[in-house]
Amino acid sequence: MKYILFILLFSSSAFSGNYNHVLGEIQSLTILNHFPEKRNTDNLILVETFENPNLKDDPQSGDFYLEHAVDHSFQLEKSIKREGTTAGRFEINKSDPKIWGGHRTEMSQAQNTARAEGWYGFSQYFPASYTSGSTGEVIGQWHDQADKGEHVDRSPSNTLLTSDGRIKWMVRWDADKIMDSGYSDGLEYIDLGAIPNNEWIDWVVHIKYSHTNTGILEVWMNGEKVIDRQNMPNSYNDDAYPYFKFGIYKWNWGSDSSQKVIYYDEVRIGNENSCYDEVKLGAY
Ligand SMILES: [Ca+2]
Ligand SMILES: [Ca+2]
Ligand SMILES: [Ca+2]
Repeated sequence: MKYILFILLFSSSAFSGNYNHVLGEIQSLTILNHFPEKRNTDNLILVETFENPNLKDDPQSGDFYLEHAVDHSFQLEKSIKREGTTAGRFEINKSDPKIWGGHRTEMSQAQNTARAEGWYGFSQYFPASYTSGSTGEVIGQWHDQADKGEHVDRSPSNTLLTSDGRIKWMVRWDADKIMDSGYSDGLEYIDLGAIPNNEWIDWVVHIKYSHTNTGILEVWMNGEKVIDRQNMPNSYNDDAYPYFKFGIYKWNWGSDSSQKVIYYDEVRIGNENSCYDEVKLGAY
């Protein structure tokens, strides 16, 4: 219940106020960095560049809502960043208290800002200490919003995960309006290569959600298109659309390292009118 209240409390006020603050920062950064032209940002819904120092003491002061157990779960990082002066450092330990059945430190899009189609840009960095064994971790998810009377513990329809030293995309879909179990009609894993330690990955994701053959899923990794699923189902049959979460979530620990740290920077969400250039890193 505390969690639900929390979302309600922050869903209206934090969103609009802080976005203006971020925009103000961005405008001054633009002048400082002498970008040749100001790019269009009209279709961006949420932005987190981790340049706001208030995030240090109040991780809820940005455009996203942090779900974390302890203070070390989220920190501002100066030495490892993609753009500007700081990035977000996300940490979970096997000994941390659990949240909602697992270890997590994740920033979440407000559920009421989820749209039928979206563009998502974010940069992600795995330090040398990051290893992944057979149990795996969720490092990005497009979390579904179940209909009334439906299982709420379904796996996300689109998930970015690490396991066995690899990065993988998992897409699930189902045609039933009310799914009678957590199992989906379809499931596809797409291997995206070995986890690259000590370097940034710049992601751009475009999803037009559909449980029928009208779905679009496009994913670019460092500018290279690695997933192109056109006119295929890619989500569940729900009234509300999925919302994006980034960070790290681990539901079970194996014998690999007892601590996981990931850094994020340059996070942007655009609406259905947005595009690659609007959400990619350094887009100001
Ligand atoms: Ca930054
Ligand atoms: Ca089904
Ligand atoms: Ca449903």
